[in-house]
Amino acid sequence: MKFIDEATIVVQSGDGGPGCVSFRRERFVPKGGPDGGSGGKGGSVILRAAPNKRTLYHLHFKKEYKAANGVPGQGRQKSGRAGADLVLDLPVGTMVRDAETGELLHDLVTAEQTSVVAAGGRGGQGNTHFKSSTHRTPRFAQPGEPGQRLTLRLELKLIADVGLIGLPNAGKSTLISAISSARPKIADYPFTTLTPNLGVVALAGAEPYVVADIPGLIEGAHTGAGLGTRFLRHVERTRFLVHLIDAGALDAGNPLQAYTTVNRELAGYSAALAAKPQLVVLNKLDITEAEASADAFCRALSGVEVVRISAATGQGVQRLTHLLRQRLDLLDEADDQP
Ligand SMILES: Nc1nc2c(ncn2[C@@H]2O[C@H](COP(=O)(O)OP(=O)(O)OP(=O)(O)O)[C@@H](O)[C@H]2O)c(=O)[nH]1
Ligand SMILES: [Mg+2]
Repeated sequence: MKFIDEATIVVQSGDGGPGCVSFRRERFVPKGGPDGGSGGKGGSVILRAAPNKRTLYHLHFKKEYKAANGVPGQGRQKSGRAGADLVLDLPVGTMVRDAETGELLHDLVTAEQTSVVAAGGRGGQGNTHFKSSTHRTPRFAQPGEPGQRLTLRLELKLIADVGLIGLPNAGKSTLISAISSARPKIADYPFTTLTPNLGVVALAGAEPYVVADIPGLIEGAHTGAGLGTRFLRHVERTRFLVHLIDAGALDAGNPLQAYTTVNRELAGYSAALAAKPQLVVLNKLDITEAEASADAFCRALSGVEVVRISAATGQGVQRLTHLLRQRLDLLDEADDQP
């Protein structure tokens, strides 16, 4: 079971620019004094807890992050420009360790929190700085201070964005296997899944999100039947629920019964969870009878948005992953409104 998202990266802050050795040259001034400017400071590597990042996925494509060097000082007392900082966005909840010592360097716990993980080197002072009454022509300047290079081990405890709920055998584990690299056990008996599984759904050109597959709920779960509702706490902090229903199951109750049973158990567990937005997804549409039973379900619950898929054949699954991303984006936008 993988609840941790990990990445190892190398960060390097910029070197300070060297100070300059230079002397004033003007007509009629035979011995102009020193006028070498100082080098600019190197850029720092700054970590930022970005609320729109949910996983460390974006770091898997690039391993090295380097801030710019400071610009060398110049004659006529011109200081070099400072190197630009490099700001690296990480999800809230990322723990940052020194990969060599294991020491915890930063813990990004609140949104927008920033911390400097590698400070830029100081710029060297130009020779102007070293002039004194006894030393009028210093022919030296300070070199810039080198930047720091660090290997970081990043760890994020995944928090699911989307919770998968439903009766046992609805196909929750099959669905998470189809949309993420999670590989929970799948079998045609109830309570195959005994502990929650998290999967990261990676879409081309979009921010990945995390889905949680939890053990199935049955009638009486909130009073302890089956595995009870104790795993529901794993979906309490998700932003919405996918209510997965087996549209091919005619024996274990029709889809409508499944829908009401699960919702009743949710409400029995917590009002907050029952009020969480749900997307109803009818599964196993590859089974012959499923289409007709899905139609009946939609007639009975007109006004409820229903998505039809087959987790086994993949029919409608890609569309669902994009739909979930869109919903999360809408919720993000709603959060951003004052
Ligand atoms: N025909 C068909 N069978 C499916 C589909 N999705 C899942 N199944 C089958 O349904 C059975 C249950 O699937 P699981 O993914 O284990 O169901 P679950 O909801 O995780 O079940 P629990 O872990 O017991 O709560 C397995 O035999 C799957 O192969 C589908 O789209 N079509
Ligand atoms: Mg399962």
